[in-house]
Amino acid sequence: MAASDGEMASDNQSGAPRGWPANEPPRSTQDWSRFAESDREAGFEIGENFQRFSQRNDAFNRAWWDEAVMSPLVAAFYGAHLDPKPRKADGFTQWDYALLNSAWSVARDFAARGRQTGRREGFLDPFQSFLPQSENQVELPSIEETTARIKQVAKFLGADMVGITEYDERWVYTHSAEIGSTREAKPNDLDGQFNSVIVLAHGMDFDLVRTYPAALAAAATGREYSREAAIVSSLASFIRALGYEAVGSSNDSAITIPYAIKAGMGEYGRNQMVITEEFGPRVRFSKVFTGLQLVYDKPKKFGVRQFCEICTKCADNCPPRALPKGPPREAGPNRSNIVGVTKWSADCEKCFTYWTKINVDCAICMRVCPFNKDYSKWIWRLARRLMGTSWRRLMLSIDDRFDFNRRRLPKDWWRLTMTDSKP
Ligand code: B12
Ligand code: SF4
Ligand code: SF4
Repeated sequence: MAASDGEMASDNQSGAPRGWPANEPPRSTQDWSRFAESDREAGFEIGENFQRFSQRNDAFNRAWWDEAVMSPLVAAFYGAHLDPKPRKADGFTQWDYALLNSAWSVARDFAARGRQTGRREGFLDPFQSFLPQSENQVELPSIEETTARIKQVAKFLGADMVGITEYDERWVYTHSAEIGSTREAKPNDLDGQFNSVIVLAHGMDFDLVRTYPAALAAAATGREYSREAAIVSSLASFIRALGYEAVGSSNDSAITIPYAIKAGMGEYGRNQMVITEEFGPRVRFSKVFTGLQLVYDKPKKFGVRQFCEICTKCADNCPPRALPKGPPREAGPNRSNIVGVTKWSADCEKCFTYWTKINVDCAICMRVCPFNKDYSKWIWRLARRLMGTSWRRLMLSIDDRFDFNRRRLPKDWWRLTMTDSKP
């Protein structure tokens, strides 16, 4: 075990206040200058003092071992799927929790299947494949055709969007975390000779997201985790059946957002999310690490950065005020932020503590974002275009004036079909 793991453990036992920055040192000393050009294209600002991130320091894991995030409410939050405690409040009834827990059930089954061996697939460890990698490597057509076929298969298996970027070790967690009650650091299980990262996007249900925060709304998140697990494992199995290395991953193994941006999914927003043209921020990502050589996508820009510079809706509407209102900065508020990247960073201690208070996850910052619209409608496609031009201030004031993304009552979601079927 690395010395720094021991340091973290004793830090925990002493109960001493924990400073920032406190990330693990990089495991690899390789030269990252080969990414300079694509970083510039993607708008990444990475300083000399960059350090890779240990997953043990994210707010979910700190809730198990760090008093700054721990509280008696944490156990109730994590146990809510087994003991949901429904109540009369709209959005928190037995119907709502039933939908929430059923939507999460496939992801939870995947996460539970490795428990005996200390693995939590999709969250702390990558997905294991039941299919062996074929010993016969298929003869590949041109790199362009191979890429097109992989994308076609990803869509066939259920991905809403797919993009590809170069494997970049900077975003791979230095360490994962043990399942145990102090979440000790353990070696990251992601192992292989990777060349490419295939990023898959999974659009979230528009009507359900409009009801955030509520147990009902959180079903929109759960459904995508379940879909991610199934789709990404299937795509990894497909590549392995061709005789090439492939590992499916959801929240585990690496920070997803930088890969998604470089894979052309969209732009980074103040609300800490990749904002896509297709779904706005209302989208989740999974990824496959593979040995295949593929054609890489280019980052896509459509004016999100400039819009976020004049908008603070996500920050204004965040109940615990966890989101930044100022310009991007290099230092984040605490040890749950990566060191050495200039960007908008959230105070995730505040965010997660709020979740434990409401006993369910939140995504108000996703719901209220003016980019969160139903782009199957031409009017919103037009609005999105204008938001990327010098009309952005007008578009923001129209959005404010009509409050398009105000919360919908959860009980109205249950009536949607009845309303839709009326003549
Ligand atoms: C842990 C985690 C959280 C935790 C804690 C985060 C933390 N810092 O400790 C909390 C509880 C805050 C959380 C909340 C939410 N999350 Co979250 N989260 C993650 C997770 C699993 C790990 C991210 C991580 O390692 N953060 C630790 C460090 C790196 O944080 P950081 O320095 O502050 O960096 C953040 C961003 O600045 C960005 N980032 C990191 N490095 C770089 C580098 C560059 C160059 C750039 C531009 C950005 C960037 O990614 C980090 C996201 O936390 C990711 C999945 C994954 N593996 O990436 C999902 C993920 C980021 N979450 C997601 C979502 C949607 C949410 C929520 C809306 C909840 C929900 N109901 O869905 C809220 C939004 C809160 C917010 N505004 O930040 C999505 C984002 C999808 C998108 N459209 O971009 C992800 C990718 C999960 C997924 N399966 O799609 N999350
Ligand atoms: S998820 Fe909720 S608490 Fe967290 S940053 Fe977004 S609005 Fe704030
Ligand atoms: S709410 Fe406004 S500031 Fe926040 S991400 Fe959306 S556009 Fe950017």
